[in-house]
Amino acid sequence: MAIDQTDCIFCKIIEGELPAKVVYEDDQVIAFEDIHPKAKIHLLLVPRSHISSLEQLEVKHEALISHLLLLLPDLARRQGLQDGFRTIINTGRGGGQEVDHLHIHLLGGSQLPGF
Ligand code: DGP
Repeated sequence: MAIDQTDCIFCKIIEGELPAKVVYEDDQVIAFEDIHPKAKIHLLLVPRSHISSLEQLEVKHEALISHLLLLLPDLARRQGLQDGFRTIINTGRGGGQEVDHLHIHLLGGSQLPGF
C-alpha cells in the first residue's frame, strides 16, 4: 500500500512545514533534535527521501545509507560527544518505530546504561 507522505511528520519538517531544531543538513539528509530526548543529546538523522523503514531499503539506496552512517561520527563530534555515542534504528511497531520515515537516533552526552 502506498504511504501518504503528506501525513509524514518528518517529511513536513524536511519541507519546512513543521518547526525543528536543525543541527545539520545537506542535499540528501537532515539532522534535528528529537522532541522527546532520551539523553542529554538526542538527534534524529533522517534521509530527505521518504523511505518508511529499513524494511523498504533497496540496493539503489546504498550510497544514501553509506552517507548516513559516515555522517554519524562527524555529527557526534560536532555535538561534543568525544566520549562516545549510541545509535538506534527502530523498525516496525514491534521494533518500537513510531514515525514511519527512516531515521537514526544519535544519543549521548552522559553515560548511557549498557544495552
Ligand atoms: P521512533 O520510535 O524510532 O519512530 O522515533 C521517533 C522519534 O521521533 C521519537 O523519539 C520522537 C520523535 N518525534 C516525533 N515527532 C516529532 C516531531 O514533530 N519533531 C521532532 N523533532 N521529533 C519528533
